[in-house]
Amino acid sequence: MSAEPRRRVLLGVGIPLAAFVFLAVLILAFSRILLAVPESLAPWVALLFATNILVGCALAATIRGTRGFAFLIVVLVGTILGGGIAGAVIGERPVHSLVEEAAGPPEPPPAPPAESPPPEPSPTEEASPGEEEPTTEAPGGGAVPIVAEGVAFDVTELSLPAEGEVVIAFDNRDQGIPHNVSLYSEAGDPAFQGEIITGPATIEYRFPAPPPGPYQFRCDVHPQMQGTATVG
Ligand SMILES: [Cu+2]
Repeated sequence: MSAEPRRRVLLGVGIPLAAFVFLAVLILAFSRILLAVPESLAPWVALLFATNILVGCALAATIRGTRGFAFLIVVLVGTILGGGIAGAVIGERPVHSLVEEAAGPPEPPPAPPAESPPPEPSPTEEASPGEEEPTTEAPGGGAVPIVAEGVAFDVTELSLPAEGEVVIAFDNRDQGIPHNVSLYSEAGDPAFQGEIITGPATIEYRFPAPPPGPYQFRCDVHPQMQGTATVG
């Protein structure tokens, strides 16, 4: 007679354990349903299921035999489990926490910076052959300005005085790049070679006016930076 005590032990442990798991699954499933439905609807869904359980249990108590009871349990449990799985698939609606609500509405996004970004400098138009080239002329015998920026001179033509002293105000705006301004005759002989300066830097070149005529000016570091200079 060892089978009977073992059966009693199994039932004594098994029934509460099964009931616990069963209820845990039902509660979990039901919580999925309540979290999936809209917030305003959740209390009504809960009330509906509570009524279901009450009516189901009342019917189970009145129906004779275990078949009706089993049927009701299957329908009830099936509904909750099915709804729970569906709710888990749909996912939770956003849940507002009481802490957030107590803290008040979220802060407005930071105002855009008062300073508007500086307007982009208009791209320097590339001088194409045939077009009129800008000419820099010494204003009233003063310094002739020339700027190097983006490994290019701002002018392609220079007009230099034929008498006295030539003054070229050179502005190298290229950060870390060395440039200079030199003057060559048509034969390629140097009439003047300016000191090479690394930008950003400025220098004033002063030299006696060379004989009148056409010259070429260029940067000795970057021979492609060149143009024509007219003395006279
Ligand atoms: Cu250069």
